[in-house]
Amino acid sequence: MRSGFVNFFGKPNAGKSTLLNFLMEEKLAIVSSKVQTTRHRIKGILTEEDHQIVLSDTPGIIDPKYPLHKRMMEAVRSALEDGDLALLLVDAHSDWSESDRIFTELKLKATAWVLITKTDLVDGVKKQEAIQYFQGKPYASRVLTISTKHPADRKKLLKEILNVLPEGPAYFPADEISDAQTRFFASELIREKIFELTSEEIPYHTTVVVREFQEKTTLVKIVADIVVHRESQKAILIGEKGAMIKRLGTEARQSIESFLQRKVFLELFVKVRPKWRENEVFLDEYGY
Ligand SMILES: Nc1nc2c(ncn2[C@@H]2O[C@H](COP(=O)(O)OP(=O)(O)OP(=O)(O)O)[C@@H](O)[C@H]2O)c(=O)[nH]1
Ligand SMILES: [Mg+2]
Repeated sequence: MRSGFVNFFGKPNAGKSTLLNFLMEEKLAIVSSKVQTTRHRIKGILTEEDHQIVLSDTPGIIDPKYPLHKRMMEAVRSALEDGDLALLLVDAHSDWSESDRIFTELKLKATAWVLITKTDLVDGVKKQEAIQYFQGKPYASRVLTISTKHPADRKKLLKEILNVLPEGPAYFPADEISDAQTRFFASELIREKIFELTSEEIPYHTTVVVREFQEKTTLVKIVADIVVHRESQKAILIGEKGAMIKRLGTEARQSIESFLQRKVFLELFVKVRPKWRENEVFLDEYGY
């Protein structure tokens, strides 16, 4: 069979996580309109009779400003080292030159293609301009385009990928769709809601730690801590008479239920851990 690793790279917001979900036809990675949503390397395993493609979403590439950022860039680095194919994602309606600079500096071992994303947001002229801009760049042998709003683009891209993957045995059992644990996805879905419902620095000062994950006969019980830097952020997350934490809890529970296809009981606590993003011990404890 054909099997191999395909790793995604790009600026924050390039559409990497959306692409993972689109190709997997499953919501594995959280998505938001804000930058720096993804903090881990998230693998999606696509297995068919005659092939297995291991897709890796990675954090958006940035210049690290604090230790959490450094860990995020380590996740990017691990993906730079092991792929059969690298997809370098560029948002069609973004500033291409910054992506160009980032891709030039990547030390890639694998074959790389530029993938122009979100083509539904631009007209044909702009799309052609983007293709021409990246054509012939030393870091990429091809330029492809995709819109996750166009279902037909999925098969097209998968076909192109399969053409270049080597023959070899599967890396993972056929029924595994990711290497991450279910509790990781639960914490991510809670974090996704925080990205959606809060603004300014709050999503960036927040992490979520699942403390309890118990599969009972009728439901799954999940207890999670939302960790923030400051008391003022805790107050915002709890909200007036607990309105925010209630809404967050309800909406996060619904997304976890649709992911697990099971009824969920979700309990959330907000904790203050000053400067956890700068603290290596906390970063270890929180799974970074
Ligand atoms: N219209 C349109 N929007 C898209 C498409 N792909 C992604 N988006 C939107 O672009 C935004 C960013 O998408 P993500 O998938 O979170 O981007 P990312 O590269 O994973 O970002 P980071 O995790 O921050 O590095 C979200 O609002 C998505 O809904 C697309 O094909 N078409
Ligand atoms: Mg992402």
